[in-house]
Amino acid sequence: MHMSLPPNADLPTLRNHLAQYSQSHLVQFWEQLSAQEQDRLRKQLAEIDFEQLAQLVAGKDDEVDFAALAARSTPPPSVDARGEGADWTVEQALAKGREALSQGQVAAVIVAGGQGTRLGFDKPKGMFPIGPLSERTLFQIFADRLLAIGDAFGVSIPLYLMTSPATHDETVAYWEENQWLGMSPDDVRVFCQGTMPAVDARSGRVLLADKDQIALSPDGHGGTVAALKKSGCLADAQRRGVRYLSYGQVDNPLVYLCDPGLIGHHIAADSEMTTQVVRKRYPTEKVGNVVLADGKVQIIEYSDLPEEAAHQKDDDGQLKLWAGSIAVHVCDVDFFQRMSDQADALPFHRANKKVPYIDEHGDQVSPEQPNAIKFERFIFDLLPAAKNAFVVEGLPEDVFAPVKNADGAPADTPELARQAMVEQARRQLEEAGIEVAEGVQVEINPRFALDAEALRSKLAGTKRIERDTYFQ
Ligand code: UD2
Repeated sequence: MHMSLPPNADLPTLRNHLAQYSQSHLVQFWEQLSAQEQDRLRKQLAEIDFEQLAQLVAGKDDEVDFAALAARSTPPPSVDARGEGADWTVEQALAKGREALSQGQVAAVIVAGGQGTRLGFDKPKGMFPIGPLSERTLFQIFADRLLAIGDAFGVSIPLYLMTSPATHDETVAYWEENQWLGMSPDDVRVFCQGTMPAVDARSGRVLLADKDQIALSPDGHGGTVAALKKSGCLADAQRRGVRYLSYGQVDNPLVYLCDPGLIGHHIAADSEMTTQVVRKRYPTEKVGNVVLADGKVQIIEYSDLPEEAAHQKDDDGQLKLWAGSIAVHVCDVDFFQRMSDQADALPFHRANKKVPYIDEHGDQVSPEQPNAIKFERFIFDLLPAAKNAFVVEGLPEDVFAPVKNADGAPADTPELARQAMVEQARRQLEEAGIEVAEGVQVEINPRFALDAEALRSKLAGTKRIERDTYFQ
């Protein structure tokens, strides 16, 4: 059982508690701290479940044999990009999705707690300007989409936006300073995820970032479930009559948040959690592998999938583990509620990372090699617990252009994401019967037109676009 420290514990109580877990060094500098600093450290200590941490360090959670799991995996129940594989048609799914939207049963969740280190951008990633012509930020792109969908269905769509301690204040300030990006402040709730301490990889001792500061990092996007509950967002969704949460990562401007098709498949499948995938372009692509194993839909993360298993082929010579997770899900609010009541619903994954710390002399150390273990929960680990978990294939050019790496890297860069946005806009215009001259850049704000049909009526009379144009 979790014996936590009281938030106002005195030094003997702290010492006593920490000694039980061989973590006494955490109060080693106590006498050198001001009352305010002591208070900060005390609060951080009270948040840590040292019993759970001791078990994680001992590796008791970590018993999955991924090679064996991959060997007994088969493709998951799914509907493919042509609409095949389900007992219902795409039109039937769309009708269900549209009905749910027009009844105000859908809200959006965006996770934006990551620190974006690979991108080399020192603000929250959602503030990254990605619009190819408009330079709209990722946050603005999502706000525009939600406003457009809300308008189309005559409702306002609530947004639950998850941050972490590293991104929270700047994110809130950005939304406030920019008038909530056109959304109603009542419809945007920014909530902060929890943290986990980093431990020294050899000794299992919790690292100090400073004399009054534990080395804490976000608890993974699996922390969404607990944080939605703790922040009151789940209750807010229930109060509003929301039944389905459309979930996406802030780093992918092509996420079709609140996609009626995806929501409709989710409802038609009577699923508690539905996940969108793309057909992997190559066996070791850095996306989670969605599989069916032991009667359950689950995801084997790319970093856990043994190389040999990644290359397995089916009888037609196609990749057996074809379904790559792009981290776009639809989840029932009731399912999140149920899972949030189970403290251990999600396992922890461990990652070896470089974490700066202070040593026993109080000196700062910036390690050159991974020195620490971080613990994270992944939201997709909810899939095995979901009733009728289901998979929907999307085409990568329509749904997946993540912004992970700085320009110049071979994949997942801002430049490639902008290109994908322009190409998607071009396809939409062409579908609406409008030609776009070679080499011309186009960008469409969904508030201008949500789909080809709306484009056709908005741009009636336009046959050809000759110069770079942002339709806003
Ligand atoms: C993630 C998925 C991978 C694939 C890929 C698609 C995991 C573990 N893997 O890989 O399977 O779907 O995305 O792009 O998710 N975040 C938080 N809080 C956290 C950690 C992450 O909000 O504590 C957010 C972060 O802001 C970002 C997203 O989650 O929007 C993904 O995080 P990542 O970049 O660490 O995941 P990645 O690219 O390794």
